[in-house]
Amino acid sequence: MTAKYEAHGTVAVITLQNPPVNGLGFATRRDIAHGIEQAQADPAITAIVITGAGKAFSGGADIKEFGSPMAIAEPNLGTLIGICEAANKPIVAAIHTVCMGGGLELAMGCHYRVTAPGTSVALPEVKLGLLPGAGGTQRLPRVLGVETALNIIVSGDPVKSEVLASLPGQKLFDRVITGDLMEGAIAFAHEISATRPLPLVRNLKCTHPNADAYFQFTRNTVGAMSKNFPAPLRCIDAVAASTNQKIDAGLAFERKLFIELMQTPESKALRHAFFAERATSKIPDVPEDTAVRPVNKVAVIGAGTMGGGITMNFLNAGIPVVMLETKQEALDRGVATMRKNYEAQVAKGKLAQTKYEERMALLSTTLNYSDLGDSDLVIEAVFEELEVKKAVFGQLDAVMKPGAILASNTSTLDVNKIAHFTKRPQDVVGMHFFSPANVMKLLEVVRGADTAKDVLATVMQIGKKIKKTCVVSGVCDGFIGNRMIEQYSRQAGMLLDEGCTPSQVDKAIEKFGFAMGPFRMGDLAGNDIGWAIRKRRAVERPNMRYSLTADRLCEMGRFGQKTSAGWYDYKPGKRDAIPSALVEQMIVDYRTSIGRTPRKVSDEEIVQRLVFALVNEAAKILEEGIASRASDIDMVYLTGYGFPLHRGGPMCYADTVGLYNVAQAMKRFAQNPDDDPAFWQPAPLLARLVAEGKSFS
Ligand code: T1G
Repeated sequence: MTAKYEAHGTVAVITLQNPPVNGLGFATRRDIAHGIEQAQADPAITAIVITGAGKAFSGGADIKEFGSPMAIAEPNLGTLIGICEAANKPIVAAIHTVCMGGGLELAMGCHYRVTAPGTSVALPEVKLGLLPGAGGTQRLPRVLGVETALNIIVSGDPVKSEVLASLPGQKLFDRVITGDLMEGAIAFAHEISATRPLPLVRNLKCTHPNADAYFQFTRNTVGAMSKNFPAPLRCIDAVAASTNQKIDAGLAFERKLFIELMQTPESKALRHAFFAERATSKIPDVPEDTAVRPVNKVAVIGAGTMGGGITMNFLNAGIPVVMLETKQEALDRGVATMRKNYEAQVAKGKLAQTKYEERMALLSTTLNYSDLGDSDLVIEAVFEELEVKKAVFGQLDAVMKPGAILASNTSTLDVNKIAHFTKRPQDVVGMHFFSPANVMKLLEVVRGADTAKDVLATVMQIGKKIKKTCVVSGVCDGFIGNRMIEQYSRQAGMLLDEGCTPSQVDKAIEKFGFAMGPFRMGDLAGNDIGWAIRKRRAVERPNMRYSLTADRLCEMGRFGQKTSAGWYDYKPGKRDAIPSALVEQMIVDYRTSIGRTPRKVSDEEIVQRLVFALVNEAAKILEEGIASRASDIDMVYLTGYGFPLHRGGPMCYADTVGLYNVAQAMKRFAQNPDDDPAFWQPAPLLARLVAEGKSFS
């Protein structure tokens, strides 16, 4: 039973029991309906209370059911709410902890609502590319007023129940129960059991003094902020209907919009991302109840950009950090940079001065490895040279207490080699942060061949604590993200050789939705970083083809914004990318030198070659077991590389396009001698999925 029925004297209590969040799946909806019928049929029962067991009243409709017949199997949520409204005995919703989406809609179908304080109340459907589809856009304005309701629906953000209960004129909550919720709810049910007529939200008036002007204003502001997502504007249309249509017409209109949104690729992408984010924490061969090691103190080696950013993550989470450098001035510089970052947040009102001081009080610095011994986790963020890592890990091995976790922030070096610079390879792991480390959500947790399972479980937990999206990667060159971005960048270079300009490539992929195209990104990150890696690659993989324009650019000293010149020109102190005639001439000269006749390349081909290069390399990464699931690769790109959220990530996008069509495009690219035919052979996994008519998900 996913909804338990119990009679408490003359009050029937129906308790949702569908862990983890009492999702309103078919069985739960059915059992609630049965409970209401049972209470109606029992003459001894004078009132009904509905509540939720565990950590939620209800987290809403069961998103896992979406797309399956169960999602709309009767009684669907609308029908169930209709059963509540038609009941001839009062129904009291007793809500607590979490009351979201369909859960709040169910509560608004009840005659009364009582709440424990601190309950998170939300209609988060918009974050799934939807809108409340069971009356939320018609009932919430009736109990909270149009403007408060619209803010809640368009933002999708939770508001505490006691805040809503304190709004003048609100009719969402009849009582805030500070003591035992069930006792209070049952007492309240007794109080109102004989009150007639039974109050119905649907009968409340819903008006706005300047409806047209108000909705026009909200459409302008919301439209400007939600250009890639249709749902927010539909939310406004639905709420507007609550002010100018009768409730049943409004409900029908809302239902129509909901069903349309459910079919949109944007909603599918957002729902995919919702589950993808939660799936990343599951490591196939590491049980979820694996005991973790305590992490009460962290050491960071290196006070540079990465070391400082990494340190701030832990200070922000209230975890003390000892930061080590080789020279005092490097330490001073690192601490000064952190202070500057915090002070900027304080100046913008994003951080309280007291919080800033609390965080800095958790920081200590040292020049001596002997001061690190009592740290539970040490993260090395020093120069990207294996010899340097060897020296550092040799020292760490000598001073760190047994059981301490030794992590490297390396982005390209072999974590297995690093592990074997110590006598405790089982305690060594990669923690690859993305710059700026205190801002970017992605953390690649690199699992060495010897990394112990509890070390992995510990790092995944501490990563979540510092608010990172942790994705486990196996050991390979570039792990998941950088290994894929290398093919993306290679294609970008070859597109220049074939006739494109940097701004044409950037504009095409930015129109697709990327935050920044490859050339603007190179100028931001520094073109010299890629240059160093290509030099190393040229030794390791001499036969990999790529355009030499990026090397020519670096030979011209054009490293990007930091030199006020890169692929683009920059006015000193400004970040606006200005196309550079000099660079475009360099590209023309380079084409001539390799005997290449430029051709017109369409934006569509640009986008396909960049994105499908990611997909093909990702298929190999999946096949090799470097990533354990396709959705993890999507999370890497959504949280670390500016891949557009409304596309769901490279793998989700490939599924949306259809893997057959992706493979067909690759075949076309393989016929282009100026490209890299060998690279465009579909990865074996991709070819297999295409042959079987399957998708990555
Ligand atoms: N359906 C199914 N599973 C859900 C779920 C839901 N609504 N919400 C959470 N889960 C799963 C989640 O996948 C994870 O599973 C576990 O619960 C814990 O989640 C008609 C149609 C409720 C605030 O959008 O915001 O109602 O990974 O890690 O941090 O208008 O989950 O353990 O297997 O997030 O304590 C609208 C989405 C649905 C709420 C709890 N509701 N959920 O946070 O736990 S659409 C939402 C959340 C709708 C109607 C429409 C949060 C939470 P697993 P968690 P948490």
